[in-house]
Amino acid sequence: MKLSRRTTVTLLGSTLALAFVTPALAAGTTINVSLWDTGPNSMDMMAQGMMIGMAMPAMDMGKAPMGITLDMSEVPAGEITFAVTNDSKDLVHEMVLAPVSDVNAPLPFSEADQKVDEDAAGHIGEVAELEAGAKGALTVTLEPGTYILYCNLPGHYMLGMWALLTVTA
Ligand SMILES: [Cu+2]
Repeated sequence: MKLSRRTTVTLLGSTLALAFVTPALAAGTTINVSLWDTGPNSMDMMAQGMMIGMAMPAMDMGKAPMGITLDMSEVPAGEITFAVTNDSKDLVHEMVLAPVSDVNAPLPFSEADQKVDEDAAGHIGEVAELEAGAKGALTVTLEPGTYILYCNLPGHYMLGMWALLTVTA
């Protein structure tokens, strides 16, 4: 598993180098994605019932103890690479990509698992379970629309670990 991750990162590096040397052939956009949390106690808010997933009532993202930050929130349609870094010092995180048909509708969520129902939400791809400090990448081709990136480790999504991405025509 570690070997394949390293391979992915190496391939990404090669692609970037090629794009730099021959800009006319450059295709696609790379988004840098940071997975973060506020430290080893960042799960404590779960016991207090924090539920700040997308479109949840009384959503206050300013209080989120963990999250996903993108360096671009709007990109042109086509090939898009998510270069993901788990910036946590303590926790495993991941990035799951799904389409959003309505930003006012909550994602399908299992209270029992404290996880988004990935099949019901529509699963495009993911960078699964990165250890603290680890990196990974996902390259996909996206049509115009709205997408959500979220972490589906138990509890993390409802603690604010999600971000929206707009893909333009
Ligand atoms: Cu997470």
